[in-house]
Amino acid sequence: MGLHGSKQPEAQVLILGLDKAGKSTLLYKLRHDACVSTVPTIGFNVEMLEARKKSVNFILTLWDIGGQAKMRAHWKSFHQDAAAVVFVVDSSEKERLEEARKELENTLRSEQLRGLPLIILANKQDVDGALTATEISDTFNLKKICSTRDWFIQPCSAKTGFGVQEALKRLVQLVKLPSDTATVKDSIKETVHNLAASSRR
Ligand SMILES: Nc1nc2c(ncn2[C@@H]2O[C@H](COP(=O)(O)OP(=O)(O)O)[C@@H](O)[C@H]2O)c(=O)[nH]1
Ligand SMILES: [Mg+2]
Repeated sequence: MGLHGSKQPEAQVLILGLDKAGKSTLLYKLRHDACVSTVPTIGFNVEMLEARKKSVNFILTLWDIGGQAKMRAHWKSFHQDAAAVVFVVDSSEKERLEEARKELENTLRSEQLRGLPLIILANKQDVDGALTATEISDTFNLKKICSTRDWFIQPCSAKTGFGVQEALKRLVQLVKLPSDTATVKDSIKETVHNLAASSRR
């Protein structure tokens, strides 16, 4: 179901990260820039944005399910329908970088998130001395731990809005729509058909 009861395809996106990384601020920022509907819910925030990819309009539903330790146990139940993951990192808090790295590794181990695209947000770039996206990428060893999925690391500030629209653009590029899967299946079918045809020649 899409917005206004329409049948637009919908892609569910999980916004994950430690508490205070900036997840809610990011959602708030997106709402003021482009949001068309808000569903405030206890325990988590949801934003629905209208997006467009390969001339298909779809609804991007962003779930901020809370990073507090007590909410982390619930992350799993949100994983099932996810089409992409956004992992927000506080680039200014070096003391918690290792904790964030472990959390990301844990998240990526989830069977339900296997192969899903990942956008890492190197948030709080407006803070003096914040680690750069490259530094975070190296510390997290992203090239290695994301070798089986599409990923992108975006420097941003949910507070000032710097990099937020770019992050959204990357997300739309990488997110898997239900129709994408169909297209892949169709193109496999077509390849098989062509191979079969050429082998008969
Ligand atoms: N300087 C700065 N502060 C931020 C930024 N994003 C979030 N914050 C602040 O960090 C704190 C935690 O943000 P919040 O969105 O509640 O984090 P959450 O727990 O991940 O949802 C709040 O005080 C925000 O104002 C940012 O990009 N820059
Ligand atoms: Mg929050």
